[in-house]
Amino acid sequence: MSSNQPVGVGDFVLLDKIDLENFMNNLELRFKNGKIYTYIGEVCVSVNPYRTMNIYDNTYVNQYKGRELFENAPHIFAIADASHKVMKQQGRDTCIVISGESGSGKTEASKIIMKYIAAVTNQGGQKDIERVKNILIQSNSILEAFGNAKTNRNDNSSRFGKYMDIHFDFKGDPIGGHINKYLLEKSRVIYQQNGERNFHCFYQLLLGCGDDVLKKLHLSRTPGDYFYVKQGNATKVNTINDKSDFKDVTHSMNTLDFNKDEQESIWRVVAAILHLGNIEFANKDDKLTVKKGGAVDHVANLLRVERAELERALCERVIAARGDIMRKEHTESEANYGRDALAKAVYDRLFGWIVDRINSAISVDESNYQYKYKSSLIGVLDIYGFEIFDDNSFEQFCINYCNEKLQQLFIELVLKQEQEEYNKEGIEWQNIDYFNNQIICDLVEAQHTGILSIMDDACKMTAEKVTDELLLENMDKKLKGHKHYCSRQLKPANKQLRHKVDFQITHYAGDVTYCINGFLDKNKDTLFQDFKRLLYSSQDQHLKIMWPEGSQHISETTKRPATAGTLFKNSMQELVKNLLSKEPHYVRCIKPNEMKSPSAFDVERVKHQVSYLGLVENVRVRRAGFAYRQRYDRFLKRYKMISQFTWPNFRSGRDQDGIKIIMDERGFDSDVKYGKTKIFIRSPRTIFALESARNELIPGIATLIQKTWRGYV
Ligand code: AOV
Ligand code: MG
Repeated sequence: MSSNQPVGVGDFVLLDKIDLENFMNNLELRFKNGKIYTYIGEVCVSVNPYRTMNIYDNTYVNQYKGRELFENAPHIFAIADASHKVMKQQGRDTCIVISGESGSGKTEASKIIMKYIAAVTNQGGQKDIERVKNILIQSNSILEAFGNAKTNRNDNSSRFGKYMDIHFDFKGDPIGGHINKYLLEKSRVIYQQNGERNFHCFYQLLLGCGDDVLKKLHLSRTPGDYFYVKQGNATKVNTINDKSDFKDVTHSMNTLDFNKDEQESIWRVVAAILHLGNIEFANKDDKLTVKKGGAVDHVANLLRVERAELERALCERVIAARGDIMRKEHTESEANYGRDALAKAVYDRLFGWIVDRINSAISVDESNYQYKYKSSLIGVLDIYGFEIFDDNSFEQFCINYCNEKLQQLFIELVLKQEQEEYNKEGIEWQNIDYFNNQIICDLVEAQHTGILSIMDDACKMTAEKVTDELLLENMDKKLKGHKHYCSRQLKPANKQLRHKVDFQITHYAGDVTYCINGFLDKNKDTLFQDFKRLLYSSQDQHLKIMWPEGSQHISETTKRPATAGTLFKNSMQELVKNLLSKEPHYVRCIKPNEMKSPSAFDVERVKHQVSYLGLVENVRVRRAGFAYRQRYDRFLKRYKMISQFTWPNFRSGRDQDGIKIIMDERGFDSDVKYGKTKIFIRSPRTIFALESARNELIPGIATLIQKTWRGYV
């Protein structure tokens, strides 16, 4: 089928009857005909095509540039353009919120949006703006190398949340940006489930760097030689070329002016983590030592720290008790725990440092005269999608909570905005039922009674007393009877709760069983002080500045730092506040099947997503009886030729009066409501009838009109 022919309806509000079945039929019909985008009003629903689509080149860019949503077939470009237009014309900050479950296409969508913005800006070809555009785009490959990994849901799964502001000058050209990152899933550094990988960068380094570099880093080409990257038994991924990705990352680092020294530091730290994972401990004559082998030498050498100091920090810790400073030897399991905590922390700081480094490369140059007249910004949010694995831990708990927050935002804003529009226009409005997930957000984040709070209370207890099991008991006590929470203790008959350490949350997007083991440690997120001091002592200046707290003396009492859960909760609340302050645009991504197939449309899986995303309710709310709305001036301009009273110009009253004449004449009056500035039309048929009346009158340009309106039918 030609790409210009209408398939199904391009906007779900134009469906004759709005229910799940019709929604699904339309979505499937469009997907099967290569139409991956469909609107719900101004929301763009996107189905992952799992194949390269030829719909993003310059021809398409030009087709969408500066146009209104309804003028073209649905496309994510139109959303990017709308966001840019509002920002530029009205000087308002806008944001594009991309949501959907893992593998539904959020990260790809965010990249397409950035490329579109880059393509439609800087018509003057200014060098510094070109540089900013380049950095915005190239930063992706660096962030993905260090922040993405193969999971069982997605070969290139984002393991951190990303919110990127792009700042524009008064002409609408990008002059800089800023990236906020949210909780990196650092547990992946030390452990991967079967079928999964560590972060891409580890494999890129092993397979992509030159022989000389490999030798300097004391590495082999075989990922299977390193415990930290081989546990998932999936070091090779068909869809990924680590070798060429390494080249791309290096190229991007060069574009962002990461100097040679910085790049060397980054890869040395990555290599050190690989070696760290191979360190083992032995108990000899009742003394814990590092087992023989080169790993510890390599780690010390690569991190530029004293070998003896490293070994000591791995095997014992210094403790300050009532003014006395003592050394305490680790047990073997403490030593293993310490080593892994070190690997995770070093990687996490490295990632943070890389993000900071990118931010400094794209920060707005305030000293530049013309930037003083900077206009507004567009924020693009691309987070980790809702996910369920065989084993779900603290990280999934945080990721899924993040998705709950975004769903909540969507519900609030989409409903609120619609309601506001009807109120503002003086149109009667009928409430639509939908599931409000606030109850699940509360279950996680409520003060005193939420899971995060219960967890923090447990973390405050003395270490010896508290265990994950005890935490679960406390949760059971406080959450008993909650509709969205259960545990094996509370519901022994629930087959999904296989172990006594399992609990389940009924999320907006489905039931997820979490295993409580490790929650306390991950929430406390402590790293022995000794490691911090060790890293601060590094001769590598980049590594050193990642560990400022290492300068503290052991006797200095440190305040208990905020827990990982609380920090995450605060960052989510900040994020929501930030998004609320901007005009939102939405892309709702859908995963068509579990096999990454470009043709399969798994009706049940898609139906589930459509349901939990609340898309049918979204259509209902959007329509609330009105399929179409338009400003009076625009509407009259379009249809004035179909009545002799308004053609060629209506001069005897307000635009609204002219429109009333047209609608009465055609017998559509009962289908229409007149708001303060807009006309609201109930049935799509009225629009079709108006369109064909228009077409009949101007046969010469009928084809042109059809073309213009093809997005609408
Ligand atoms: P996600 O960001 O939503 O998952 P991605 O954007 O990484 O999902 O998409 C997963 C894969 O689907 C990509 O690697 C592509 O192969 C394919 N894909 C997605 N969108 C498109 C598109 N528009 N055109 C072609 N292929 C596409 V996650 O980060 O796991 O929640 O955390
Ligand atoms: Mg992603």
